[in-house]
Amino acid sequence: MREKGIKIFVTGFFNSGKSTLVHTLDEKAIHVEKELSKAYNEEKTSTTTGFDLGRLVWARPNLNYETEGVIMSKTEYLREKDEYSGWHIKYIELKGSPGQTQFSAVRKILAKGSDGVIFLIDGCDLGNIGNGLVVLEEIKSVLGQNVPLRIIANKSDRSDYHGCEMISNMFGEQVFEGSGKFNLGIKDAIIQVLKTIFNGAPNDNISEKEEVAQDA
Ligand SMILES: Nc1nc2c(ncn2[C@@H]2O[C@H](COP(=O)(O)OP(=O)(O)OP(=O)(O)O)[C@@H](O)[C@H]2O)c(=O)[nH]1
Ligand SMILES: [Mg+2]
Repeated sequence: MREKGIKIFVTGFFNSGKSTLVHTLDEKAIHVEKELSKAYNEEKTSTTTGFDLGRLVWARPNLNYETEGVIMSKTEYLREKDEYSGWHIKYIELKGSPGQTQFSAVRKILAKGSDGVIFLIDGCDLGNIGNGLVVLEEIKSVLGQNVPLRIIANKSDRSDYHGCEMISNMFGEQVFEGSGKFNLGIKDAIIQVLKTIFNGAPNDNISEKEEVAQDA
């Protein structure tokens, strides 16, 4: 049986950390990528040519708007399902896009049908802010200006990180701090997007995508 789920799209320009983030949240994520002939910044050895695909679960003890709940990989949830008996469960498909300009058409196709977006900027690379803005407009042209969205200035763990205030000013949108590699600020960003999705559409069929975990 096909599982209904919420679709979160992870996008941003080249090297912003999309694949790393998806892999951090779901170590069993699928990645369609190719090896770079020469490492970029002496560190990055591959680039996404297709997509990243991770599967998560949002588990909440109740449906109060303030309740944050827990985000975990689907694998982890299935392993520890008994602990969440009676909780409200939402399945999440986390889909990462390619970042290079040449994959614009692929990004647009992958974006279609997404319920919300996590948008990454490399917080250590101000030179690519403009390229990030182009990708953001591209995605909004597919999903609408008001798509539930959280923008993360990524790589906050690095000493050359520029900080959210400067990046928010340059980007012209509110940007939040995070590190996909070290799982800082990421689950919170996803929860905020999920809350916007559900708060914005309390009566539509998204609520059908919810299920209550049964006792094992
Ligand atoms: N320090 C640090 N490095 C990161 C973080 N996220 C990603 N990186 C590094 O940044 C580089 C790019 O990461 P990727 O996950 O490949 O970036 P991407 O956005 O998927 O790149 P494309 O698919 O080529 O567009 C890699 O060398 C990662 O190890 C982070 O949060 N902190
Ligand atoms: Mg990638």
